[in-house]
Amino acid sequence: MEPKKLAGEKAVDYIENNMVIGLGTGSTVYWTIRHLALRVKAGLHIKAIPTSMSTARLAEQLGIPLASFTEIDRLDLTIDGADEVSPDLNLIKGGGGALLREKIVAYASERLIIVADSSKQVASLGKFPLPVEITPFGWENTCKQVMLLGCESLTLREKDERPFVTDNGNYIADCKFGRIDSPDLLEKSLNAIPGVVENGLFVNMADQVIIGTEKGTNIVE
Ligand code: ABF
Repeated sequence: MEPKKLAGEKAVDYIENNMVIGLGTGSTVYWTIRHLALRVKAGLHIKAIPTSMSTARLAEQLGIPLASFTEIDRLDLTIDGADEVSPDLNLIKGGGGALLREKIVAYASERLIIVADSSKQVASLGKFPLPVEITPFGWENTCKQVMLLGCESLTLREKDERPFVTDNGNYIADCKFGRIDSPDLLEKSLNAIPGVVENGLFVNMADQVIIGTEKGTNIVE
């Protein structure tokens, strides 16, 4: 069986009737969304806030009722993917370019469950380049400021030979910091730079990680 599918589907076990659910973005949470849609068809009553336009489209196609922060203050549970998971459950996210909405939704949630395969588990964060969402205005200067924090190299993410633009109209800089020993400090230092909107370090946010394997799933808390 496909480890990502096992992890994604397992997360649906934690969804109860009348919950407000944050739906993440990516190829693992895709399976969560597919499985959740079957439960909704069978009568499960939930509302969902998507973390990207692509997730919104998928959820809508599958008949999952969507909500927004116009009517919702707090969510019961967000289920999302990750690019790296450290032993203390700190994360690097944003490989899919959805980190800002993912962090907003996760921050408004009582619980955050991460679904991943074992390739995402790392001894320490930093092998995966850290995505940083930055405004198009002054992006060149913002990147220089990010480099001063010890970034070894930085790439402005592109799509079809133009800067990749997030759902929020911003750019993404993929930043190689090497091993990140103090993700809490780096997260705060990055967000103190005026042109930085948000970054992909999710520190002390995940409550539980469901790791998919060839044989089943392992829960890390
Ligand atoms: C999303 O899930 C992104 O933050 C992350 O890049 C992506 C990666 O997960 P997957 O391997 O499941 O696509 O939350």
